Amino acid sequence: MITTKICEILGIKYPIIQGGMAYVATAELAAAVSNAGALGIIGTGMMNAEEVRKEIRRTKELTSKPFGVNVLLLNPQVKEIMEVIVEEKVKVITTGAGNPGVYIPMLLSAGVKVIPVVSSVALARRLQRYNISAIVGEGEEAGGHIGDITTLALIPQLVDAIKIPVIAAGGIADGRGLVASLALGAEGVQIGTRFICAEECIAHSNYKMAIIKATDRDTEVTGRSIGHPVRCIRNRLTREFEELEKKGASKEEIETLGIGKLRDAVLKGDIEYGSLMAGQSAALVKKIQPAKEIIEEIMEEAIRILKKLSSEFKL
Ligand code: TUI
Repeated sequence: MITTKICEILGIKYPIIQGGMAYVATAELAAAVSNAGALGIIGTGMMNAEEVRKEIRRTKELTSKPFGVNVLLLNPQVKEIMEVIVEEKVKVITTGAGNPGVYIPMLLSAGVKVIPVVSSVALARRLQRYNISAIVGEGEEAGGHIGDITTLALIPQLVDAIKIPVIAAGGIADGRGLVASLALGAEGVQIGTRFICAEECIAHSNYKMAIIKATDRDTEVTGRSIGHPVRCIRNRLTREFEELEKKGASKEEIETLGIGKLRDAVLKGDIEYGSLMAGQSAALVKKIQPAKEIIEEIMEEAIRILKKLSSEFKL
């Protein structure tokens, strides 16, 4: 059994948390992940506060295990969403694409655990001043909105810089990624892309198949020129982004191209012109499986590797 501080803090069996992916991580996925012994997370993306409340209530109907909510700090209703989270007595939140500092005191005093997702040591240091439970360090291998440091370099730097538990994210899809993360000093992993291919995930089957078909170099980062790097599977949309950026288009023009495209990919299955956010680990995802099978496979593989390593070397 691989039990870490994260398991104790969150009341979960396995040191795995699911990425809070907008449109993708609905009540169905979050509940399936939580029921399997990891931490399921609702991705609230651009939902309004009442939609968030509905999704939380739906999740409560599907699981009695702990689950979390991811808050996208780019959402104009962040404040109202935080209030709903307190009212609905959500146990834990993760945050993305910004600094959650101003909301932390109010969440902590209401008993909500806070786990910010960061892509740099500087922000982790700043957030450590609050009484947060852990931090997710997300490397640039991840899908969606990313930073610019690799997971392999970022995690040990975070572990050295802060005293609270670090959860590794970006490029992790199997037991090898979990063991590697533990070796880097992390107390657990956050996995996104592989869970898009969970049976319980509502993402369109075209999106799931695009991930399954992807090979090592099939994702691409667009939006670096406007300070909003986003990793997606390459298609007509990423090529159009690339052209706009090359010819020095304005920030507005580039941002406008992205509007509604994630929704088109996830819900309509538009793999040609939708935003197929996925990490570099897409190439490691081989099939659609129940969330429970994904989690158990990862844990079994991790234990096999740890046993093999400890028997192989004279230490
Ligand atoms: O949040 C994510 N990944 C996401 S959010 C998202 S929704 C979206 N994004 C763009 C277009 C349309 C929809 C898709 N993927 N990951 C967590 C994460 N947060 N990674 C990096 C960061 C981050 C980056 C900068 C956190 C803080 C930060 O700096 C904030 C500051 O003020 O210092």
